[in-house]
Amino acid sequence: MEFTNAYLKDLFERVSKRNAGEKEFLQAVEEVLLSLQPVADKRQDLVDAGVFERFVEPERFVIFRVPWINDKGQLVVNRGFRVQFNSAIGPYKGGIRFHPSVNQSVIKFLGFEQCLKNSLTTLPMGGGKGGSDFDPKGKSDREIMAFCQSFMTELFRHIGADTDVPAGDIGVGGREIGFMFGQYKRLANEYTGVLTGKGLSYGGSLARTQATGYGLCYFTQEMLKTMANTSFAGKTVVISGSGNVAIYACEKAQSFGAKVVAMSDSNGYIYDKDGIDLAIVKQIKEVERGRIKEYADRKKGAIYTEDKDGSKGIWSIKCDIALPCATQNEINLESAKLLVKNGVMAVAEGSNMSSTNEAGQFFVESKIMYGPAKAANAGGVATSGLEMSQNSIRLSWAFEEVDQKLKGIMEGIFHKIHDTAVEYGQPTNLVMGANIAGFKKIADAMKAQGCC
Ligand code: NDP
Ligand code: 2IT
Repeated sequence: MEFTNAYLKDLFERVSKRNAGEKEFLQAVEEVLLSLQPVADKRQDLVDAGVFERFVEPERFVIFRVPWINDKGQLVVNRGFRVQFNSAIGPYKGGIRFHPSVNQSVIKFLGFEQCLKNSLTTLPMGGGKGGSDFDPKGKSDREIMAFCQSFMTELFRHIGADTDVPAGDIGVGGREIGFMFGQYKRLANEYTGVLTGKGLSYGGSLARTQATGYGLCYFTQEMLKTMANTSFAGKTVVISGSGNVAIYACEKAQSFGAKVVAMSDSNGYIYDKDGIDLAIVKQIKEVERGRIKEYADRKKGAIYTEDKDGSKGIWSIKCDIALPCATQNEINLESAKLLVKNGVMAVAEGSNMSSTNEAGQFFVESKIMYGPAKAANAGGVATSGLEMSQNSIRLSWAFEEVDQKLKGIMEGIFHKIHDTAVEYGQPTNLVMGANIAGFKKIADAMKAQGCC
């Protein structure tokens, strides 16, 4: 796909110069601006109000030093980030990622995507994202706590329940949210819903743990029903990753009658022709914080294949439905071609920006059902929005109530982006549908609020 709109072409050139070297951020911006061309063609009012210009520039970006003491008594310095990307439709909202690959570009691409995703949920949330190049792997609980407390000691002055509400992402789960919440409370001397993904005893929402994976499957089920009059039942599914999103995607896909045959981590993947026994995966990953390799030692007939190349090999396994749930750019063009050649009918993204732009474009051109991340994985942040609602009214809803709301939101997102794709004359292009539908609400709010 190429730029045909001269204004957006020029804007992307300027964004590329201003953010030189930030390849993930530029990848995300390029994909979105290419999709928004029909909007720019029609809506000169948005061009005149500088909405596109402002939309690609974060409102604020904080970078800070995070010093902490390890178990050997040594001082270690990491780098912390928080991007507050856009607050046109609500307080900044988005997760925190702890992974050695985190840098300015990664945080900005995640924050940019988050704005559109949060808009699609229909809830009042702007977009933000944060993180650090801290690697939680192999650290003791005390080291994790020391790091989280130091990270929050700077971050607390930039966030707040009506300002910016962080949550989890890669490397940040219930344990880390607990340590960060405790430190925020201590520094700010207030007990507010400043973070989501909290424990149930201190303001968390039921179903938040399951929300991204369950939501991904609710979205996919609706896509299969509407676009191909089929469902998960009897389908073979491959899921990359074995973290929070992957585990609950597997649980829901299995409950819908699918057979999940593969999962992975950054060292390799397991193939289990009889179908994954999720209890074993949960024990290894959630309880022991171990490696997926151990599954093959515990389950007869399962095979482990080492794959240091970001688990690309998993996409060579034949499947009907692929659910990438590990990290960005985990599906390149070569993997996309292999999936399509092997007969995949649907790809729905649990991880953010799972596919390279070339791979995503290939899925669109192949006319398979392709649910882009900002729509398909919005269930996590949507349920974070429901956690914020519960905190505001100081009540907790039952699991079923939250789960039903989540299901309704995900089905609504599918129909919104599908209807938008139809309206713009490309009924199978859900990438375009998601980008345009997410953007329109933010753009109208930005225009109404004037030059800010
Ligand atoms: P977790 O930390 O729980 O799990 C991450 C999984 O992905 C692990 O299996 C990990 O393997 C694997 N992984 C991470 N980085 C890489 C890499 N560079 N190469 C290969 N594998 C990798 O994170 P989540 O499950 O929460 O997040 C997974 C994805 O879903 C991310 O893209 C995240 O942004 C996205 N997401 C998460 C939401 C949430 O609510 N948690 C909401 C929406 C999207 P290993 O253990 O070896 O590192
Ligand atoms: O990418 C995401 O949407 C998340 N990591 C969840 C963000 C949130 O605020 O719940």
